[in-house]
Amino acid sequence: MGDVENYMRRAMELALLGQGHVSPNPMVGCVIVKEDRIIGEGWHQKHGDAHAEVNAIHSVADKSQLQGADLYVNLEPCAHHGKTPPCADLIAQYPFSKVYFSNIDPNPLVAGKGAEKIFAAGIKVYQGILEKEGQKLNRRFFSRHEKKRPFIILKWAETADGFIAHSNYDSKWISGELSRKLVHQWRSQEDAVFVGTNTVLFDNPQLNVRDWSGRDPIRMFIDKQLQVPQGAHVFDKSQPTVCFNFIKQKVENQVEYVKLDPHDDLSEVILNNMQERGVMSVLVEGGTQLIQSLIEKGLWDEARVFKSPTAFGEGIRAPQLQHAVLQSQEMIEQDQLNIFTRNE
Ligand code: AOF
Ligand code: ZN
Repeated sequence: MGDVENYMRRAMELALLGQGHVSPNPMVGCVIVKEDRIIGEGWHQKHGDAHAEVNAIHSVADKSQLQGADLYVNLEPCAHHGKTPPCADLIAQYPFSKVYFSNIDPNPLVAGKGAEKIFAAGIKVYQGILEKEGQKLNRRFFSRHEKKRPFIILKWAETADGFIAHSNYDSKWISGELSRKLVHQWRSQEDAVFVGTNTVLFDNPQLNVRDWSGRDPIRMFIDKQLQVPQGAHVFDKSQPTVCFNFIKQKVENQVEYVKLDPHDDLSEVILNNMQERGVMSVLVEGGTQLIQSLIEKGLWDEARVFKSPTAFGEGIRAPQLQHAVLQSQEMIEQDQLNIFTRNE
């Protein structure tokens, strides 16, 4: 079993190379093994492009090598015609001996049908290899299909004494330089960043990827009464921007204004809006009010909290997590990074 897991681990490593480029598709990697040697590899590189299995099969120049080979892929091969033809049909055309996969594809067009097609072609199929790791890898994709909402990551930096900002909302320089770089890397990995009104008003954030290389996320913010001045960074037209408000519904100066009804459950409507536009994950960067209201509703999946060595003595209290399970703790220079998940 050790080898099977190692090959699956390699498939997942390849899958991760697609991070930031494949949403709303899952990250998928594939390895082809013959006589205990990897003879082909591939991954899903970009939304709309070839799937992992296709790239792996095409990486084997001499197709006669596929006779009796085994294929490892972290997601059940697809059975449907989407932007690309079904991977299960392609696999079934070749004389593979076994196919190992990690997770059933929750996409109703696939779920179980891919495995069936391959089995019907006389290839042995094993599922559930490193299932938990596969679920974690594609937690954003599984949230979209199972919870029907984006995967929600809360992020904030708090002082040693539990404050997120001074009383005048000044929150500059709580975490160190490397922590801020890391946040830019995170932005490049998620589809959207989302903040509340006060954060835009007081921090004037750019919400882009400057200190890392990668693509900018969609930036989204709430500004019920349209108080944010036009000179704010969020209006600089440098990246897709959505403003949730109570006043207007239109696209103006490259900002999409989405009008909400004050009687609606705002978080529900906003998350639905994200789901509809294919936003599979969102990094919520503040402030306390927005983050706390999501916590109260159980609308979060992961929280990344920096604890800096500085103390403010007084100020605006950091959010308080509920039902949180600490997953990891590491030092980023002077800051302690704690990652929590929500215990459902
Ligand atoms: C696979 N291998 O590498 C990926 C799969 O529009 P399409 O054709 O790209 O299909 C997208 C769906 O295919 C996606 O929702 C998911 O169910 C599956 N993704 N399947 O066999 C892959 N990326
Ligand atoms: Zn496919």
